[in-house]
Amino acid sequence: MRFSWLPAAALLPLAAADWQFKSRTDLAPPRLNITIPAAPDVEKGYLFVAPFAGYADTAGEQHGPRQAAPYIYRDDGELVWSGYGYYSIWATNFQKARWKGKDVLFCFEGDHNPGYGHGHGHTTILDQHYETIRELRAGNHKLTDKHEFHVINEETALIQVYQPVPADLTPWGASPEQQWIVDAIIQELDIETGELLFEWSSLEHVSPDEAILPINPGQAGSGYNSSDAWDYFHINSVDKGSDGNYLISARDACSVHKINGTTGEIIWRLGGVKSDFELGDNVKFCFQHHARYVPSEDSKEVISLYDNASHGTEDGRGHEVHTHPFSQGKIIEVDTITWKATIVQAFQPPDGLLSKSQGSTQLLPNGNVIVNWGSEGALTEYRADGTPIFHTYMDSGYLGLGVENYRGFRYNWTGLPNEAPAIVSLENDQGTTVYVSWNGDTETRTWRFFNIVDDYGSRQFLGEVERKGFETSLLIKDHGIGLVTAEAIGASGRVLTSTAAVKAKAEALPPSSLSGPSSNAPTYTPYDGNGEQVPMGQKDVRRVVGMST
Ligand SMILES: *[C@@H]1O[C@H](CO)[C@@H](O)[C@H](O)[C@H]1NC(C)=O
Ligand SMILES: *[C@@H]1O[C@H](CO)[C@@H](O)[C@H](O)[C@H]1NC(C)=O
Ligand SMILES: *[C@@H]1O[C@H](CO)[C@@H](O)[C@H](O)[C@H]1NC(C)=O
Ligand SMILES: *[C@@H]1O[C@H](CO)[C@@H](O)[C@H](O)[C@H]1NC(C)=O
Ligand SMILES: CC(=O)N[C@H]1CO[C@H](CO)[C@@H](O)[C@@H]1O
Repeated sequence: MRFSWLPAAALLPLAAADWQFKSRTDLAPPRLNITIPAAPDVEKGYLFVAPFAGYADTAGEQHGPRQAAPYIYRDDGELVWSGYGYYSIWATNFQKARWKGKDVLFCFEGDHNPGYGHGHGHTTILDQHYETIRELRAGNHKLTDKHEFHVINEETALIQVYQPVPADLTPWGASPEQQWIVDAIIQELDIETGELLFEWSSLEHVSPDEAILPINPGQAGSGYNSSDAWDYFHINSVDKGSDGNYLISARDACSVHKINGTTGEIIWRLGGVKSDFELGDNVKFCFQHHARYVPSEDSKEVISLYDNASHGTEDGRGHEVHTHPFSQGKIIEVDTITWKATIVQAFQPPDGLLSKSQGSTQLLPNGNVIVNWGSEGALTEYRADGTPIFHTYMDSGYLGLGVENYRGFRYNWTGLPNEAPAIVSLENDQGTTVYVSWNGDTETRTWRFFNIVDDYGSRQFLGEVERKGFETSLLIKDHGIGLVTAEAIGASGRVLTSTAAVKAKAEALPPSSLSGPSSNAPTYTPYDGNGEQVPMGQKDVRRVVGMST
């Protein structure tokens, strides 16, 4: 009998993140809210995001995502990997990279100060088995900030640091008590050894005259103490060109600076109060993020960036400054002969999104572009001509409110998890359903199910099911089938792993499917990844095998 050991009321309240995976009841990943389903010509690869809550939980109210973490998803919203517990504390800027010829994952882990948009921590690198192979800290006894980690030539990493330092700020309208300013620092590190190869300090090269946000009224810190230092420049991305020079995005100067990689001198400024370029139509940007070189054939330099055109704090305090009605991803060409900057393409948000912080623009190999709308918790893929062909929000229902995602990307990835696959066998009125999943696995094509029939481990084949998503299940129209186990089969027919052997348990159904007084709970049926709600228990049951014992 169901629930004989548990009062039904103990299952309430029902959180919307529940009932996603029978084999992994510990996982409550965000359910992507896909509002433009992927067109056939979206680029190949998976989505890499790390959504987090824009609101703090209170005793009376919980916000989404329930498990803020790095995630890998498919375009149809199916989970590939939950990084919850792999990366801990507060994790952001989750990406794939190549390091010494191998595919790796990296992510910032550390403390997050949403009021100032700063993070303090380190970068953790995982291999294809999701094992930690490196933790990289800033050089020169400094703390890595969350904004940037960019691997160059599979060998070095570009990072940045917000270093509070005392200074006389009275020339910029400060009182004598307002003494603290942020020195925005970039570093290039050898990933293997941690050796500091290059360091550049904004205060040595850029005067606070270039600041867009004044020390008063304090939108970028008002300088009263080291935790409230005036963030006059705020570097949020660093790239390095094939010429050995650096490209930095200084959000609070609304400019992109090119820095001499030998001397640290400023070669040119694009945008801001001292732009060296005449800005063509729609080039003008402000509070931008993620400036990257785009490979270009001719002598002109091409840059992609995310122009959020708005400023506000990540925790929603402080008033916002808007410079444009909506945010845009932009590709800009700069000509150092004519000193003109022209727009190549701008990518405009489907729902008129205006993000007040964060964001990224990724150019994909097939010419498509991914724009991630930062504080608005949304990501769009565009064709090169600017047509949106995929759009998703980072969580659904009430858990989708206020969810943010700093950067978002698409990459190919082969995941070969070291963690064991999960299996559970559940009995209900229909029979016995066996559910399997293997967090992070990208290689399994088919799951093969077996019954252990004697004490020597002899197996009887129960059936096989094509793997369609995170979890795969097989329904057996019978009860009391004893121990079951499953094998993951790869594309070549090779057995990739085997699960443990488990006994069937009585299935606890969602409160909404129960009759009687306990069914007053909000109804919820699982998301099948294609935007349709499917009844519980039918998900991914591809073949039904009858069996008698
Ligand atoms: C730092 O200064 C800010 C702004 O005046 C203030 O709100 C905060 O309490 C101060 N923090 C400390 C640790 O004194
Ligand atoms: C960078 O500085 C070096 C050393 O002074 C100089 O030779 C080089 O031309 C500079 N590069 C640019 C692009 O200005
Ligand atoms: C998905 O997002 C759209 C646009 O914000 C919203 O109208 C809709 O309610 C959301 N759906 C879910 C299931 O959260
Ligand atoms: C993924 O691999 C395919 C096949 O090699 C390639 O066409 C595609 O551009 C790759 N996608 C990304 C995001 O690099
Ligand atoms: C102040 C500033 O740079 N504002 C610009 C923000 O971006 C839009 C276009 O995205 C420009 O038109 C604004 O001038």
